[in-house]
Amino acid sequence: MVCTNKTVLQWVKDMAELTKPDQIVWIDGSKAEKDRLEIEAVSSGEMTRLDEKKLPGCLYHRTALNDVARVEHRTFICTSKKDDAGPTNNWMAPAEAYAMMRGLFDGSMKGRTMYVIPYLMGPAGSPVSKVGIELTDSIYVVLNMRIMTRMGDVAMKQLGDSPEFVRGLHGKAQIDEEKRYIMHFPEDNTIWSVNSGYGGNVLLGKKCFALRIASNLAHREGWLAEHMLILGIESPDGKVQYVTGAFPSACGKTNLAMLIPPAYAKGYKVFTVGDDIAWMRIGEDGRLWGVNPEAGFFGVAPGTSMKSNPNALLTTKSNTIFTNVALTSDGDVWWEGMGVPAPATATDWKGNPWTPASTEKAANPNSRFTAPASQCPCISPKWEAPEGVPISAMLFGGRRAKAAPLVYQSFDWEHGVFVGATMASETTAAASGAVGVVRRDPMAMLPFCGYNMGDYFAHWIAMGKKIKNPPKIFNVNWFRTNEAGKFIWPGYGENFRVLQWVLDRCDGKVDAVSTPIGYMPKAEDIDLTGLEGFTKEDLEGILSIDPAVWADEIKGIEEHFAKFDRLPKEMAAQLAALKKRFA
Ligand code: O2Y
Ligand code: MN
Repeated sequence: MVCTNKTVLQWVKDMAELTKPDQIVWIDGSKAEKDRLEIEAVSSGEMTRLDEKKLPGCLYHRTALNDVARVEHRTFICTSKKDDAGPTNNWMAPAEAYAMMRGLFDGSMKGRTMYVIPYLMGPAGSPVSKVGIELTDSIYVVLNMRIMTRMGDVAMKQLGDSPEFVRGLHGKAQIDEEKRYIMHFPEDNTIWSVNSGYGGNVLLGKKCFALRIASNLAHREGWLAEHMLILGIESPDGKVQYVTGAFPSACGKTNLAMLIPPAYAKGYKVFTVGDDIAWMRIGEDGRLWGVNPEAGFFGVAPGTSMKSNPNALLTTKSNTIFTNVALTSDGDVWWEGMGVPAPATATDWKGNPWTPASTEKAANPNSRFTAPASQCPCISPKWEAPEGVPISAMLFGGRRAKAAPLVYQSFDWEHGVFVGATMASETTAAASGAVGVVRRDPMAMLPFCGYNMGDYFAHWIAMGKKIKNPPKIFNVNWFRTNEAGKFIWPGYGENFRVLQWVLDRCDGKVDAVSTPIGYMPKAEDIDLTGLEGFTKEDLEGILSIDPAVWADEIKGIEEHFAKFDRLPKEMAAQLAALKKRFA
């Protein structure tokens, strides 16, 4: 398709004048184009083709050693007023940021190709979908965006002559970590990212657009852009209900999105709509309807096995890009926690020879697979429905050794916003040196909210007033530990038992105990059928709340709230009410 959109043509011309590529290639999203790009990426050594029998259509890529994760300390929200970015975001004035970035981009694509990637966030033809265009000098980005978004002519067609698209500029430059910046300009719907070639820093449709820019759009336009999975649960009578979940990283979000119900739950099925991001609007029926704006999964490889998440592993068996995992001599991939024996020899994520005796990890702990959602064995038949799916319940959660019980329900929407605004997770050994440090991450959006978080809480409260039939809000915690520090709840597929209680609450089928923190299940209302080695007493233990622990929790929430400059009065009132209930 030849681009006739004057705004797009002018902007591409301006960006090319700045970055000075040798050539410009317009991406159409066709199979022939994919084949061409793959041949080019393989012949330049940027990517490696994996064994066609074992992993048909799959490619392998290693990033620079200094470029293996998102860089929050180099991610900025550039608004005219600093307060609009808020105290939890890095801020730079737009004029200063553009000037600095122009300096870094100037001539950075000399000798390289600029690819123009039109893409859609959201299902094709959906009124809630939005168009972005990413300009990049990385074939790896093009091939990843092809999986993660609906890319090419489909997006240009939806854009038509409109000037309304999110303008993304990405350049690898020198992959210099001292000059790496991920800049968001919400007032211009613009994202500029430089000096990285990795994941969330460069696949601009994902965190940059679908969360940071989209959260601004959602605030202005009256909807919600959230860091949430969406799953559907079909009961034996064929009724399907949808649940979202927001969890900080390392809490098993992708695993929950692809959960397999335990054997006792005959006739139940769980479907994945999305594993990371949900865009939600109020439907004509007064309910909240959600779509997954993405088309693929950018999942963490280590720990993904046929035991922990068979659906994720099966999704990656073809047409997948593997980044920073280990490569075997026969063109296969391997990572720690894959559940199969380590290869006798391999090449590690740094490109060095590796054997099981090596002291270094074979795969980077943040190594990834980029896999098409359509290949997921449990993908929901509704995952591309233009209107989305109606949401019955929302889960918030984190890793809490002692504080949070297995599950509780908020008293109402506003209390649910408080539960989300105060959610926390304790650090694990894998995440940092310090174990058990409580990190508060409101709605798992701290790194992804593109505006002042106090205004974000106020937006949630305002949305609650507009939704006639709002989803019920719950907090879950799969990670309570015993005296020996061992997890008590078995987790994984067994979490279905909690989801069943959640849906029973939504359907008014089961009553609950009112406690100072919310409504909690009676132990007999969580089905333990077939759960070997886990007793009703164990369940009662993880459904208990300790007032001494909650006294500390309240102090923690006070400190947390003190960090916000625009905390809505409703949140302070919720905290006061919590204290009173404990008193
Ligand atoms: O490290 C990165 O660039 C990826 S981070 C990521 C990827 C997929 C889904 N969620 C996340 C996240 O950090 O929340
Ligand atoms: Mn995420």
